Amino acid sequence: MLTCPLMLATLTTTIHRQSHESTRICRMSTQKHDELVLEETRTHTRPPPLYKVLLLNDDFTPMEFVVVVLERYFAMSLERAAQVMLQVHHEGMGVCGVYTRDVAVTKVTQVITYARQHQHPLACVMEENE
Ligand code: TYC
Repeated sequence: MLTCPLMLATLTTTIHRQSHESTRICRMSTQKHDELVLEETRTHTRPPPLYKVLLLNDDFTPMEFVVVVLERYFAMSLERAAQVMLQVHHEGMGVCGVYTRDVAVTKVTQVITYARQHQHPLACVMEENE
């Protein structure tokens, strides 16, 4: 017996349900006949690590400039940007967003480049989101 539509249907369903689990078709021989069975296997995949992008407070960067940074690079509304800026101002740091590694690196680079172009010492860093 080489084909089994029912088993193939089960295989398809399982693969769509959980991407970190998979099924493998195996041929089992018994004395009387060959048959196909589905054997569950686990591939140990992990979701990619995520990184927080943080702004750090300083005494020189104007509040208005920080608000523009949050609107421009973190897609925040004026109200949300003002809220986050004040949190950084009062508490020393604040989270701008959580991203995959490449996106976080890009945001940090963009913010620092923009700040230096305007001669502001604004610091922006990333750290793994535990
Ligand atoms: N502390 C700055 C000031 O009083 C404002 C500021 C806010 C600077 C947030 C940096 O990430 C920052 N002008």
